[in-house]
Amino acid sequence: MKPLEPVGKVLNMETGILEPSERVTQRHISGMRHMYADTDAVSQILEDEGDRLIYEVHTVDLPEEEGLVLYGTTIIHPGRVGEEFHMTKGHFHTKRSRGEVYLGLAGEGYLVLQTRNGVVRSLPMRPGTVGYVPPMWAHRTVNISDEPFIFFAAWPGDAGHDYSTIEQMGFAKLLLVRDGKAIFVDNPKFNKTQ
Ligand code: M6P
Ligand code: ZN
Repeated sequence: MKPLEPVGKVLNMETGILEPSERVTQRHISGMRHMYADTDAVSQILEDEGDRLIYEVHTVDLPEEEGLVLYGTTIIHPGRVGEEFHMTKGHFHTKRSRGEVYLGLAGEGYLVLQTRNGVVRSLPMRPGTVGYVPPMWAHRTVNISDEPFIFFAAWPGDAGHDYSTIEQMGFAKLLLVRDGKAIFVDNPKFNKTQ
């Protein structure tokens, strides 16, 4: 491994922007079509307003190597798709033995975790909440507020992102708004056999 220089950055706790900024990934609704339960609502949004920005991820530009710690911020814009709140795609780590730490900065949401067998746990996240993702758990974040939900995360350099497993199985629980409240319901499209 090449020796790296120590680097300090400034994190704006209100906007989640890291300065100097490095890699920014934007996730739009078209790339998450099948992740939302209400696919008709997805089509309607695409027709009415175009390709809605759901969230963005600002990360350091470091190699994905063992021994390094990667970090970044995620900003999930407020909104819903049908009754479902805006959320991230969610992933397992390609190396399942790798964990992760989240720190809530602004807004309010949930960190939803799931094992390979479809066991689900959820942690409410607010500014100052430290959420721990143990190895083996897929993780997704959901914005349940009317403000951007912003958090910081740090994970091992060699963890990797496995999106396809969770894309095929889905999460066993959905977070919906009912009577103005966020509630968890069973996902009718959950596919445990992946
Ligand atoms: C957190 C970390 C990142 C991840 C991001 C968005 O910041 O877990 O590794 O990329 O959330 O989540 P996803 O990759 O599932 O879209
Ligand atoms: Zn992760």
